[in-house]
Amino acid sequence: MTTSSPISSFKAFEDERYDYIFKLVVVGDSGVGKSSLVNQFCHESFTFDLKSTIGVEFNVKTVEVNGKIIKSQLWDTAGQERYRSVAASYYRGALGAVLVFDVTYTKSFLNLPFWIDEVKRYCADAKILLVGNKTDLKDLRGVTHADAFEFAAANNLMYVESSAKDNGSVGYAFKKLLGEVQSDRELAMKAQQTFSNVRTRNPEEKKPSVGETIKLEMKRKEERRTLGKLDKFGIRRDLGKEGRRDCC
Ligand SMILES: Nc1nc2c(ncn2[C@@H]2O[C@H](COP(=O)(O)OP(=O)(O)O)[C@@H](O)[C@H]2O)c(=O)[nH]1
Ligand SMILES: [Mg+2]
Repeated sequence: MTTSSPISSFKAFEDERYDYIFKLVVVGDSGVGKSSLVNQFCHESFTFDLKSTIGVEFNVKTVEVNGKIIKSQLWDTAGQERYRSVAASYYRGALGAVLVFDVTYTKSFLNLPFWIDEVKRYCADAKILLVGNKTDLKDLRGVTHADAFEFAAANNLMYVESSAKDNGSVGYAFKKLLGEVQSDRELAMKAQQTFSNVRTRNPEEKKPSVGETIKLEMKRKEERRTLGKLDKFGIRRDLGKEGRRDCC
């Protein structure tokens, strides 16, 4: 029987192949099930006796999303949420946030605006997935699906309900967020590429932020969609001369 030494397991970790590595933070009031969700996603287990840890818990899970291997680093606050605010360093570099509330505990739902502000303040470009947890406790439910869904839509958040206990939709929730982060990244990389091509013509121009590049790429996509293809004279092929573009 062979036992793996710490060095060989470190090597195995190093050898792991992945297309992307994304940092996600898990936020929300204390007791809503953040650690339980992370535990279910990463280790497929659940216990009512999960120890509340001190500091920050750091978990890694590699999954396949849209044909790409994504390694996710999950940062789980441990105990600090009692003080409502989590250190800025916790959010640094996060591309996505899993914002959890407990469907049986209305206060954790009412506190969501605080957490949204916090995520937006420290990682403005992060995608946010709202998770209503503990759906197994049907009779104790205090927040309806309709109310949570409406809140999510009003705040431009994705919404998923889950049960860390029954493993209901846990993998789906994390993969949904990772998929959104991935398409954002791919859009941003494409836009950065377009920008650097343009920049060779105008080297003075300031490099845009990731958020700006995403917006730019989305605007270009929309323009391409509405304008259709222009020929070399700036005329839409499907409109003939009517489609001539006002150009310099
Ligand atoms: N019934 C039920 N209990 C849950 C669920 N998720 C977490 N819990 C329990 O809720 C308590 C708080 O969970 P924990 O993960 O420590 O919450 P955290 O403080 O947000 O990290 C623990 O007793 C968990 O066992 C769930 O989906 N269903
Ligand atoms: Mg916890």
